Amino acid sequence: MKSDEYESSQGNATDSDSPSNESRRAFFKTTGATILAAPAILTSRKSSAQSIADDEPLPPSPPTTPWLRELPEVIEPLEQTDLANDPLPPQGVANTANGECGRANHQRWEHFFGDHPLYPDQADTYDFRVQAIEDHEFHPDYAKQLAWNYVGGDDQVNPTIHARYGRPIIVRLHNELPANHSGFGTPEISMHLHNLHAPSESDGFPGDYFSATKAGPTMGGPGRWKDHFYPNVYAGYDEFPKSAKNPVGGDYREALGTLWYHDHCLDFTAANAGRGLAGFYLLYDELDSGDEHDPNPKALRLPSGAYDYTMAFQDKRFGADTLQIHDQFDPEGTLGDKVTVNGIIEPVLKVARRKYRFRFLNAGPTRFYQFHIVAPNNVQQTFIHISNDGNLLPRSLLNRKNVRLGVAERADIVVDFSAYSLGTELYLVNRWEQTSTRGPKGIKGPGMRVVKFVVNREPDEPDVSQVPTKLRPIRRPTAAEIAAAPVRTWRFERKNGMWAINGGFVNVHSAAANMAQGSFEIWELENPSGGWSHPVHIHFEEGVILNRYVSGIEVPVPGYEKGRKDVYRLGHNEKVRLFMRFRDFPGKYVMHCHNMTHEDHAMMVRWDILG
Ligand SMILES: [Cu+2]
Repeated sequence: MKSDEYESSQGNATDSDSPSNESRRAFFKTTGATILAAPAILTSRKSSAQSIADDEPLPPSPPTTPWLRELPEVIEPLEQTDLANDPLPPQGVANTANGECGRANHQRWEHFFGDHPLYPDQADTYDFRVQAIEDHEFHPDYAKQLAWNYVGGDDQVNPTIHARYGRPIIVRLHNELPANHSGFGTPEISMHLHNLHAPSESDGFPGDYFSATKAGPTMGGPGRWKDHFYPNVYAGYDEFPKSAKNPVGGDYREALGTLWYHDHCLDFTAANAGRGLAGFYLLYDELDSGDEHDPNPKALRLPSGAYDYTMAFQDKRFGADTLQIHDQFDPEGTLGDKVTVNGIIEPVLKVARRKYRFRFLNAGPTRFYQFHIVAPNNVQQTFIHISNDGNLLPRSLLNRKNVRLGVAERADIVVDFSAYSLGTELYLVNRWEQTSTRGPKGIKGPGMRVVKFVVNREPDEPDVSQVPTKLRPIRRPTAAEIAAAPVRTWRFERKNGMWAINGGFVNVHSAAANMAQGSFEIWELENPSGGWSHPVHIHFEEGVILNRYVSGIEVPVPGYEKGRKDVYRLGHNEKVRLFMRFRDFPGKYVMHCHNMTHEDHAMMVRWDILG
């Protein structure tokens, strides 16, 4: 970043330098990197001391002493807040008279709840305050610093929500970020619950951001808060209606398990999620019941409770002053060289001698991971891979030695620590080498150690959990459906220094594709470049991968991609062909690269389901 650019851009800094200024956004999208590069330093109060030429690599983050902090042994789910008895109970129509932003009406409100505001016991209800916290400690060697968090219940930070199929949830989101915020990030928010089969108005559409004074271009008006309605029904709700035999409604083969919520504000997802706005939402049902003691013969009885453990990985960069830096205006962004695990660099997790289910999430913004579990001498250990993108695979994958995660991908694995003696130390390492935000390079050992496990105790009670070979059946499209499906191609490529899909930049006002409700299509996602990788995310509906190609030659679909997916990794010159159904809730949705830097620099399309 050149200081003269910084100086010259300062004169343009006004209130209009905010997401609500559409003309600035249009300008931002159509101009090149040289102009875009300037305001990052302008708006980044923490990194303003740094002046770095564009062609110079960032210096590495300051060193840290590893393994100083412990992760909690148990991650407690968020306690409910009783919203039905609140003076402002949730209702189908936005309560704009009392400060709710101008969201669209909740779809099917009357169907689920009746023609009235929510009654007690009709849904689980949670209250989130989105707040700036000034004393977050990423690492004891670093200064305490600003982070943004979802705060719920009894001051739980980025809490984990436990949800159950057949039980709707309302999450009320209060935007309490400072309107006068400076530095990277923007205090307008839109909360996306990644992969929930949730209606458009609760999906966290990027143009639906809000604060008390500003509203996104697709949001009806500003507000202090917003209710999100999560029906927690299986996809296929219209095709497989609710009945005595199907009490949840929808297709149980479509169950989702490991989901996450994060900020999705248009143009500022990398910055806002990078400030810390991300957390888990775990969805259980009769099979994956979250109870290893479950007497129901259908229950899988996977490790549960304290042994069902979430880990969110984020790549972050820190300046010489140990404060987090992020360049939100550079289309190549800022690659993190420190990996936080649930907000902490190089934490220790003390584990009991028994099976654990780990739910790994690549929470971005940019880095790809290939995780291995190794002994201190770097010998690889084995584990069972049970779930990809939060969905239980048709069959357990045994004796695995690594899992790969593009941004937003999830992997659930089961590690059996009973194979180790007390005092054993193991490490989670990332061996996927990456030196820029463009994508990963080769696999290189020994890799970076990101978590230390210490087997420090016997379990309180015998481990009765299981890992069945057969997990959840999958509905694959029939040959007739594949033959009948229209084919739509989406090309992900670089254009004018920005990132484009089919040659276009994000436009939240108009849909690039319109799907009839209940229809299905084959989508082909192509990355014709040899220089970049794109983890592509499609909102709302999952796909089944039919074929994979590298440089036009078909390659096998790996076993871990044979379930349902919502993120599709496109390496160099790769193409993925997938089968998509468009069901249940009409409205506006998006597809985008989930490298949040690419996403924020226009690699996104809106697509709609027409009701
Ligand atoms: Cu990308």
